[in-house]
Amino acid sequence: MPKGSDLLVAALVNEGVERIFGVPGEENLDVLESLRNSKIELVLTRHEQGAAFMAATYGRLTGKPGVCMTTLGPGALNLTTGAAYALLGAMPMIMITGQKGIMNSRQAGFQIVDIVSAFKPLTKMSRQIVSTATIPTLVRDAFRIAAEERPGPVLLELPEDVAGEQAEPVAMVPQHPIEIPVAHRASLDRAAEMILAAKRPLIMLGAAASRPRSTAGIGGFVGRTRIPFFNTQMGKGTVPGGSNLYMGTAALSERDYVHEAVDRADLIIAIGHDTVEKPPFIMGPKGPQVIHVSYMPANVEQVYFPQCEVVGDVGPSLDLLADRVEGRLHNAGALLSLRDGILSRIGDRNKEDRWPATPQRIVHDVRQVIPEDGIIALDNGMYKIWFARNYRTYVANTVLLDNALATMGAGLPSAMMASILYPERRVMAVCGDGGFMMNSQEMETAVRLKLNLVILILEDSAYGMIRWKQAVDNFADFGLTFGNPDFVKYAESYGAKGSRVTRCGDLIPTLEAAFKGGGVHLVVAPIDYSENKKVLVDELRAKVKPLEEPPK
Ligand SMILES: Cc1ncc(C[n+]2csc(CCOP(=O)(O)OP(=O)(O)O)c2C)c(N)n1
Ligand SMILES: [Mg+2]
Repeated sequence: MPKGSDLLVAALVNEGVERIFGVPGEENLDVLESLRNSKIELVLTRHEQGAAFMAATYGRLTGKPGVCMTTLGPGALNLTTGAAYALLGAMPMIMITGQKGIMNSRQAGFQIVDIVSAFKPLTKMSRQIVSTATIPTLVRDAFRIAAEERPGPVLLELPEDVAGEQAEPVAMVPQHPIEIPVAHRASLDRAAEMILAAKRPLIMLGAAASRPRSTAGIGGFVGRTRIPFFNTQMGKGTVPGGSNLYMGTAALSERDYVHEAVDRADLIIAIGHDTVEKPPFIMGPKGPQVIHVSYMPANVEQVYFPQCEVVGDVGPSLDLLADRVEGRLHNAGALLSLRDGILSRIGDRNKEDRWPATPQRIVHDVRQVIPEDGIIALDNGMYKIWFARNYRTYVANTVLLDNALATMGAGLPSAMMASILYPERRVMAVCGDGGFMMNSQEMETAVRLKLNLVILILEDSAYGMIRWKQAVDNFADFGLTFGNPDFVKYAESYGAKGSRVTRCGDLIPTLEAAFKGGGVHLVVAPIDYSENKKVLVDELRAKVKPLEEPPK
């Protein structure tokens, strides 16, 4: 007779689960034993947060829920940041947590936290499994809910007595394909009319444009309409192959060079925009009209209130929209004349030989060693703005960054997940010295899994992004600097390799050698953040003036 844990694992196999990330506790021992007898791989991590970031990134990259597992109380609570990361970032994920037995109470209140309630605001669904008979249906439901639009995390709590209980065999619920409906004809007609009437149209690609299912249709739409596009930070790369219609990435909300085009547009076709992202532009009473094209209706926000919505499966809906306007657009390229000016100023001084290297130079050099399909996974810090703004992309999901929860500590685990999924591609984590240290213990996991991974640490001995904001807001320089371990020795102590860059021209050869050498290789490079205020504040304020009135 199967146990509850056997049914759980059989239900996970039924969902096609290949691995589970986590840190088990004694309440998971039945599940662990059932996993031992299954074909699912257990990937042990050194902190539950690492497990959750990896599982969420699996969901982000495949569209199928990633699975992580922890014990009750303290272990489960360590999943909270990962849950929020998946919830805000719309990444499908299943969290399985243990709990004391519910049929008796031999340990009184020891380690018991109401995890199901604690995770309610952090998940799409949070449920306790109370009987073995319901395991197949609950697991099927959990996977459906996690994966359907808008994707996100689900928590299932399995008490240890339900896990260990002998159960009647229960049939699994088979999966079946489900198609997402295509947008309504009336909304397509309305959107087409607005696009045909526009004098200066612009496309914006947002976070949901990066869903694995989205990108084919997007490339087709951009190619058929020839309307220039920009993207949000999480919408990078969603026009396959890049394009001479790319106008830039909105890493700031206003007054960056790309906003010269945004401010002049009279219509923005926002594809897949999710307002969890820091606003890529600010809508006002006089600004452009906005058509929202996405899987879900728009959230109305102070800064985003589209006048038209095309809601449905993005790729097929865009095909239908392109059918209505293709060959009839006379103003499609109206804003294209701004492109060279925007892109050349963004790339300004990116070959400068200063030491420590400037962010522009670092972004430029990283791009040289990463092939088009190579993946960089960014942690959160000042350099994220520079990478978002300056790093050109040609393939969707080749810049994994979090512009939703924007948590520190996810860079390394998300890079590890990318490296597991795409062993043939170059994968690099880019971290600040602050964010890296928040989950640096996962280097042991990466070494144990024999991953090929380069970790670039940009060292300023500070929480640089906050220090920048402090300076911009005219506060005194206080409370944001720290010391670092010797990162090279630190890497070596994990059995990884380590290198320090000591001259500007050495970054490219050091990274190149790190990739060629294989294994886990940490490269630390000092960064000169004096450019932050100079370029992102002073220069932009002087050079990019918002328009008083939008052009007629
Ligand atoms: C978990 C978490 N804590 C705090 C913050 C706020 N925060 C955002 S960026 C940042 C500094 C990042 O420092 P570092 O990783 O060294 O990158 P740098 O900006 O110095 O390049 C902080 C503290 C955050 N986003 N996430
Ligand atoms: Mg730093």
